[in-house]
Amino acid sequence: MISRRRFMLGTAALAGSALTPAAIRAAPAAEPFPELRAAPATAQLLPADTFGPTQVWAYNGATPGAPIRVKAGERVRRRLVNDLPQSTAVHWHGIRIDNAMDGAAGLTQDPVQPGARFDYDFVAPDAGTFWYHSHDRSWEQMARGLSGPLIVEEPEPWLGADRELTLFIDDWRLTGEGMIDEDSLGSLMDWGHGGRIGNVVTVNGTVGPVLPVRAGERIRLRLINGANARILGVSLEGLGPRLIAVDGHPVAPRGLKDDVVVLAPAQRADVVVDCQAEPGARVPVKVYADRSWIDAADLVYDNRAALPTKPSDIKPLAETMRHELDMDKALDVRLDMSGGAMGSMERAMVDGRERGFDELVKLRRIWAFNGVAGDMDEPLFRASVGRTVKLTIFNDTRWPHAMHLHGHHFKVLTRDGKADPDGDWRDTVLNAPMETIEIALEASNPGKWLLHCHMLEHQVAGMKTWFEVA
Ligand SMILES: [Cu+2]
Repeated sequence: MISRRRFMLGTAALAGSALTPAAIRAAPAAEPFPELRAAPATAQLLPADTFGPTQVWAYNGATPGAPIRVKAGERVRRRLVNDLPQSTAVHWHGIRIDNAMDGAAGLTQDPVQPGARFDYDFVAPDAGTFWYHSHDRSWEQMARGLSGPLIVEEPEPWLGADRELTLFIDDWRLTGEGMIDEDSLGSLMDWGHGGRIGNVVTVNGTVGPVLPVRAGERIRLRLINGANARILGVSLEGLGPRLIAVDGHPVAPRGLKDDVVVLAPAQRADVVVDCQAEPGARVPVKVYADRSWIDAADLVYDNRAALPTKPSDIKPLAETMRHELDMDKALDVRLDMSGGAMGSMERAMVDGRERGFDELVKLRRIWAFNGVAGDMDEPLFRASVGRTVKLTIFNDTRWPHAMHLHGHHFKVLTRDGKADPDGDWRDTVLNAPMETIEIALEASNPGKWLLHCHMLEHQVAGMKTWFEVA
């Protein structure tokens, strides 16, 4: 493996920074909920000895936003205040949430206009690693920094590690001046290919952070891929990683091929690692980016004597979400993906009318589900509460896609006709080019729910539909 520290993966043209300050509003009366203010801010993403702070959009001045922590079954209350120059909304990704609080602007709520506010108030029923992020123009707002961790703790503390550490991994496309590359926001080239891939990778909002550890420590890492479109490989070589949860959902502890966690955009993994180096050591955590491994963070061992060696077995997390799948009575739903660069899509429906490819390009709708490019008039399916739904998804494109269902978790049944060896429950799944996957869910949560690609440029360009549970 090549180990090299670099933070600029490429250079880009200088773009002017055109962040208009948001409207200043009169002070509100009572503030019943803690505020979550979305607003322009600055963040020292890059090493301070190279560039000054980057102008970003942030929650309460921070990107990623401060971790929100509750215990399973507790309520999350936040007053979103929009001090951005455009509308916004917050999605609480992976939470089996009350539909009205899901934050899917245009489907479950009206977008929150500049200067306006919205009170989010919901129960987080299941322990796990989740996150929150913008769900209005998310391809732009998340590229500018609007996301953060949402950690739901087990009701009874899990004692399988000495401590835990969240690594929120994101990528950014910055100019040669260290600013957000605004000129390429909305690039149709990105939309039709692999999405907006950044040239800088940050961990917890900074390039190459130092993470102090003690020799012998066992740590529960909560890994979150907050990138717009980048599929992350995270190498935990030398740390004996064992996977214990996927998308917040506990799994029987297991090792990882080549000690690498692969995370599609929006995915999370909880991994137990053992800090096995000597006091004083410095060990990189590497991320695979642009065909090479880069040092994304450094574990720096302090000089304290090593803690005693831990037992090799890992205590599993307690089961959280319960699901009943009745495959005999499952509703069969098929979803065929098409479009994108080098694809075979020749026409698709937009606004109830069939359009040829040239027109689709003009409309910036260049991906489709079942021949429909992002129209939201009709749901993909309707199901009653308790019904099992089997979704067969065929990726008839040249690009991988990260399918995400709102409000529900699902089980991966098969990939290209073969039983998925892990059969994990999850809320986001990576679907390889030309691959067919079968997933199953229990339609358990009433409401209208989005189903979309979490490569945000694909989502806006047509890879979006919804389903209704009644
Ligand atoms: Cu996609």
